[in-house]
Amino acid sequence: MQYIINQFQLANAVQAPQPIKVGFINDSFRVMAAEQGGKSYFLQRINHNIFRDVEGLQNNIQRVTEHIRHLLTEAGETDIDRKVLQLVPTHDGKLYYQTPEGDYWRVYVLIENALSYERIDAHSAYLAGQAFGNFQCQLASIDTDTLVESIPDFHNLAFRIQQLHEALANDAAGRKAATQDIADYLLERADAMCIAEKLYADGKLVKRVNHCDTKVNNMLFDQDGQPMCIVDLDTVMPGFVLSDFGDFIRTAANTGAEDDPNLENIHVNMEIFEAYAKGYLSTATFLTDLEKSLLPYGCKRMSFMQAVRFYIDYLNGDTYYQIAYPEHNLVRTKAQIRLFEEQEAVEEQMNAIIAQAIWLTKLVSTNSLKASK
Ligand code: GN1
Ligand code: MG
Repeated sequence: MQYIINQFQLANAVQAPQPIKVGFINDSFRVMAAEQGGKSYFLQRINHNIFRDVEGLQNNIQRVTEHIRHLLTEAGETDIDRKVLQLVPTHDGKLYYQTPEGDYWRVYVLIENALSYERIDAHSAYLAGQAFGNFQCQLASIDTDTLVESIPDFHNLAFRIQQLHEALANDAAGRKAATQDIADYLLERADAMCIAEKLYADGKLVKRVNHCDTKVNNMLFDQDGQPMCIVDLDTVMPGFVLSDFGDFIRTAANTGAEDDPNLENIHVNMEIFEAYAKGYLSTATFLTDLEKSLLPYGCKRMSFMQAVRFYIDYLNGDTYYQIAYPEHNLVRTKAQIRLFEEQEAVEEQMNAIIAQAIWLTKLVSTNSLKASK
């Protein structure tokens, strides 16, 4: 392990890498400075069965982080190293190191004294909404053609449905028969849930550069509770902004856990939804009226897509997501379906909150226009 970290241009001596649990895809390690005051690092083995184009993936991250760094510098921000991730190159200037065995590794500078949460309160949700809105504004000035899809068709629901059909046909783990009710449930709703894909095909909905994994725990907060940095940039690529909005709500406004075995725990926390929506709409100034009106659908879409993805992995015999116990992907599927149902039940309320938030944003911008005259 020491031999791997030594391939990178580190500023100082470091201690042995310590494994930490971050996400379900890559393997992560914290690498602390050998002496106080030195730089510490975040080392990851990239799951290249999932990210097949590691070069493209790393170039995306470099492109996005450099762009944000530039915007922050222009805006006169301070403490920029804590506000945007920084990749560390290898001694020969590459953004990753490939071992002779074919594993891919990368290193970021570790952002210290940062906090991430599985749950947040309404006040932090408002701030997080503003921060994600700002993040998308920053990404808006990146030409979509300069980024690759680090996982092709990643948030394409029509493609995920096709994968579901394939997984059912193959029934690789022999789990189909016992879960036929889940397959039926998802397939019955599949067409109606592909609204975004249809609107895109009709030229009505655009794709923008998105994060594509806006789980609540992918935002770092500072010690004073202010959002500081958005992390996990593996999936930054062109997509529908509704997905980014929806994924935050899927994770932050669920009163239960993503894999809650007790479905009774799962409800939509409307206070969090409202706070996040208001924060987000106050900064995501580029949204079209269509995009705004589709935000509640974006929430349902992400819970539904996540249910489909977990169920596919269950059918395939758990080849994609890391699991903690044999039926984990089935438990996750059921929990996401319940969340989807809970979101359907409050859809009208979500629509009303979005309409009110839009009205508020307009009021604030009219008032500030008057004040500046
Ligand atoms: C995966 O590994 P992590 O937690 O960053 C997945 C997301 C899912 C999420 C479900 C590349 O993200 O798409 O929403 O699990 N990432 C990839 O919690 O598939
Ligand atoms: Mg991720």
